Amino acid sequence: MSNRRNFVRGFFSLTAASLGASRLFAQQSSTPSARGYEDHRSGARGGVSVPVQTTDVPDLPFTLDSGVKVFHLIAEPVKQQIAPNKVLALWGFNGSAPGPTIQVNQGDRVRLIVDNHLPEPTSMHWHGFEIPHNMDGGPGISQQPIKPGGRFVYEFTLHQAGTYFYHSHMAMQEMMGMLGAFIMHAKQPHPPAAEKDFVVLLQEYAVLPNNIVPNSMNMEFNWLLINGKAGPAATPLIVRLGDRVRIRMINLGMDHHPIHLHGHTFVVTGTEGGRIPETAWYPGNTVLVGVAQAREIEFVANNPGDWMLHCHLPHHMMNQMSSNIGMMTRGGRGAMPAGVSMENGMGMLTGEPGAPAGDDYGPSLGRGMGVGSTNDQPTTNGSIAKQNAGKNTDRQGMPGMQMGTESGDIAQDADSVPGFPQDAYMEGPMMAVDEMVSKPENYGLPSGWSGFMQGMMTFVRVLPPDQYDEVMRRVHKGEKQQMPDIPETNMHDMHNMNHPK
Ligand SMILES: [Cu+2]
Repeated sequence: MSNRRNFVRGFFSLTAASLGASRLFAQQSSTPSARGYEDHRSGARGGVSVPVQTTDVPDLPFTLDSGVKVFHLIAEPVKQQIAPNKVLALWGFNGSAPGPTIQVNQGDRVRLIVDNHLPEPTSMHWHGFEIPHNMDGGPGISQQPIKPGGRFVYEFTLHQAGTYFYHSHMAMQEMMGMLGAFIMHAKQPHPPAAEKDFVVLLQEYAVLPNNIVPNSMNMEFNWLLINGKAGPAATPLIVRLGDRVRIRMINLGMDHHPIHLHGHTFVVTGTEGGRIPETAWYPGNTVLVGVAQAREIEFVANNPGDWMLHCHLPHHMMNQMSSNIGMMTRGGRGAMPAGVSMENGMGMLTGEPGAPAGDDYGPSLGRGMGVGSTNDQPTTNGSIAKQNAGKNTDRQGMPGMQMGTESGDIAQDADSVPGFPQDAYMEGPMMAVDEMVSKPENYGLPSGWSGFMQGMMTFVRVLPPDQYDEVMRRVHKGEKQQMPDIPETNMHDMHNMNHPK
């Protein structure tokens, strides 16, 4: 506290915290914790930390045992619906990948019972926690891995505050979804108080077309997720005009993600190591969230609108971006192969007949989408483009898409322009699925919005009071999203996976 203003603010929040902080989470002990959007405005005004909201991910409830908060995590295969008609077979915790969010107060003593319902050993790491070595979860180092059907009980006292997370410390299991947020609320809430506090978990998967199990060896990611959902299925962050907003972003995967917010300038106020002193905050509208890092940003939502929040890597703003979408080349014959096999394409195994980058293969799109795959059939966007160029092609979209390309979308001479097509068949009205992802938090968005919100994308919706109240009314009414489910054949596979004979 370097000046009087901060001193006074700190004094009041300290007083309020001592009165209110224990109350905050005591309420959550017996019921499933607060989900969805609660209005914690009054709490924030009182100087107490508001609980974080992890859109699309539940909170983990706890019980109290002589003052120890007891959490129960089950590592298990899960079915995670990431988009309409797309359910992945992932590994996560308590039925969700990412796993449920844990919220505690600084100074709490916690007991974390971890059961392993996976078919192989696992170990739970508490990322960044300053705890005794034998609680660290380093498999084979600080403990023996937890065998299938086994249990390990972790217990420690938390003196830190900030955005932390838990994850399996088995590397390939991390790539199957085994991550969860672990938020330690500061004893003395950080001034200025935030009215909204969100957790955004960043993950990516490489999934073959018509497959449901990620290929954790593959590095061509085609599903980019925010809190376990791909845009447009990710639920927007709803804030009231004028709110101070904190967003805690956590990345555990294979790629870094430069997360960009439209319409606002934020300050970076925290990392995976906790709060940054105010003197070292720095402004931005894009923050790189590297692998195994967390970044906290804060801003005053003073600019009304539906503002995109997204990873700015272009390939991370797409869904299912792989060979089934087609090559960015023209002409059916001699088109680029869609990626060669894992053995050849990635060069991790024996290359036959030659080196993966050698002349034998020539250019290909990516590094193969699966072990044992042969070259996908060359296909092209060019022929589609030729069909459609200059025509009135209303309603020629794929089944389930709400619209086709609109007349006038494609220029008469499109097919003669080198580089065409780029986005013409990858985003836009023909990709819109507004109805399929309808939910209260999306109320009032412009028709066709969902065609442009793909991959690691969602909104921060900065709503004037009347619109905010209307969205909240719908949220509280319990209007639920009904995303179309997956075909029975896939369900059958997943059932067998979860119920081995
Ligand atoms: Cu990214």
